[in-house]
Amino acid sequence: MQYIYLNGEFVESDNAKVSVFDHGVLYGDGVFEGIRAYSGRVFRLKEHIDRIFAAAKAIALDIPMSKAELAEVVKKTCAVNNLKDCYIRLVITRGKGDLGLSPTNCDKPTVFCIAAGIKLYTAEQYEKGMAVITSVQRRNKATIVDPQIKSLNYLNNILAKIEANRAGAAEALMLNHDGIVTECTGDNIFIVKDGVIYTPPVYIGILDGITRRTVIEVAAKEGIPLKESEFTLFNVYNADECFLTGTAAEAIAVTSVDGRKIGEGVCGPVTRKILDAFQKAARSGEYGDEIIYK
Ligand code: PXG
Repeated sequence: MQYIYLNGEFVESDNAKVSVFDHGVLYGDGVFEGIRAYSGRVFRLKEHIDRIFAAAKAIALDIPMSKAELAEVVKKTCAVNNLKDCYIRLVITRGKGDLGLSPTNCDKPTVFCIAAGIKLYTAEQYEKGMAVITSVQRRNKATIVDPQIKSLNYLNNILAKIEANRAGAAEALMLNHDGIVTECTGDNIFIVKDGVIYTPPVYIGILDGITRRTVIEVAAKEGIPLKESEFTLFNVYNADECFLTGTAAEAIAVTSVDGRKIGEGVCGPVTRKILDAFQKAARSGEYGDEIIYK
C-alpha cells in the first residue's frame, strides 16, 4: 500500500484526492519539487525546501507550515512507505477556490507529497547516451513566468516534450528568445569543449537545478574547469561532449542533437567522470538528510 501525505495526514493512494475546484487543477496555480532519496537519505533536502519556499514567495503563496515542518513531511512520506531509494514529488497548490482566477477565495493551500519507486536508467543507456532535438518552443522569458519558479504550469515544456516524442528523441532542447541555449524540458544542459565544461547562467532563464549546482561543485573538486556562460546551437553541435542533469537522470550524455553527432557519439570521458563523482557524492551521505524509519 502506498501512503500519500495530503493536508496533514497520510492517506492511501486511492483516497488521495484533490478538489476539481483546486486552483492547482483549474489554473496550474502552484509550485512543486522533484526530490530523490538515496540509501535512506533525502538528497539536498534543505535546498529543495528553500527552492519551493522561494518559488511560493514569487507567486505570493503562503506555505502553511515552516521549512522544518515541510522537510519533516518529505522525510515522513519516505519513512511511512519504507522507501530508501525513491523519487519524491512535493506539491503545493493555491488550494480550493471558486471559478475565478483570483486566489482570494482560496482559503488554504493544498499540500501533498508522494514518494514512489524510481525508474533508473540502465548502465547501457548511460553509456550510449541519448538523442535530443531543438524545440520550436522558446523557453519562458524570465519577464513572463520566470523559469526559476518550479510552477505547476509546465505547458511550455510539455509542448517541447511532445515535439521530442514525435521526432523519436528523448529530450528537447529549448532556446531563449535570443536563440541562446537554455535547458531541456526537465534537465539542465552542459557542454564540454577542449576540456572545459560550459553551462548557461541562471539569468538567461533556466531552473536553478539542484543537480546542476552539485555538478558545479563536483567539477571543482575533480579539478575540471567549468564556466557559466551563454552559448548557441553552433557550440552544442561542435562540442566534444554534451550532458544533461536533473533529479531523475542525474547526469546523462547527449550523443546527438538535431541529427548532428556530438563528439564520438558516446558518453565521453568528462561526462563519465562527472556522473561517477555525482553518484558517489549522492550516495555518500555528505548531502543527505537522514530519514528515521520506525
Ligand atoms: N530544468 C527544468 C525545467 C526542470 O523542471 C531541471 C531543470 C533539473 O533540476 P533539478 O533540481 O532536478 O536538478 C528540472 C527538474 C518530473 C520531474 O517528475 C521534473 C524535474 C525533476 C525531476 C522530476 O517531472 N524537473
